[in-house]
Amino acid sequence: MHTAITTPRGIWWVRAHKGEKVWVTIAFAWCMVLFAMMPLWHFKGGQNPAGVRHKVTPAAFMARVQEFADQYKVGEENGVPLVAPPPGSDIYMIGLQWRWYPELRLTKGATYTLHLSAFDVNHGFNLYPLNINFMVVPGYDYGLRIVPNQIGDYRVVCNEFCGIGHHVMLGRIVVVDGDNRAPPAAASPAAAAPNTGGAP
Ligand SMILES: [Cu+2]
Repeated sequence: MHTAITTPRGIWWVRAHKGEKVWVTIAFAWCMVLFAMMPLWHFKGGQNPAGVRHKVTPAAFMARVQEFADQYKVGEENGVPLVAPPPGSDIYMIGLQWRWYPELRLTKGATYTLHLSAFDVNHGFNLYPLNINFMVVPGYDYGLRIVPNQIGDYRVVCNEFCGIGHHVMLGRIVVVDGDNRAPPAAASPAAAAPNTGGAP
């Protein structure tokens, strides 16, 4: 019969086989490598945001965003200002439940410092359809050096679940060639002409 105090029958006291020792040693050595990589990645890994980071209260950041939006506003869409900041400047966008604010119109090839933050909860900045991602956390101002290199009309999607309105949280960044403060060119007559191509 087996109890906890009598020695079970078996060969568990036999010394480990050489192969087992080798594998345990390899596994232990690999654990040590991964353990060392954790702090190394923290300091050297490419996942750390480039550019400046500093703490800011959400209210102070929001005030700065509003000041920026008022200063360079060139239009408005559904109550959200469209802002065209000068090339080389510091530009701002904040994620809040549930919108990205404000909309930006930038010049292709110009350098900007894009300050991103969140007002209430974590949000995920995702530039669609380019798939550029950056998580924004309330209380931190991330100044990202950016150079828009393709013209286009992009959407900013939130890819961090942030509540009941998460799926409608959309922003907009437009990249134009040349002066971003100039009004968008009117559609050319050719483009505006009705399609007479003979389609049924
Ligand atoms: Cu969200």
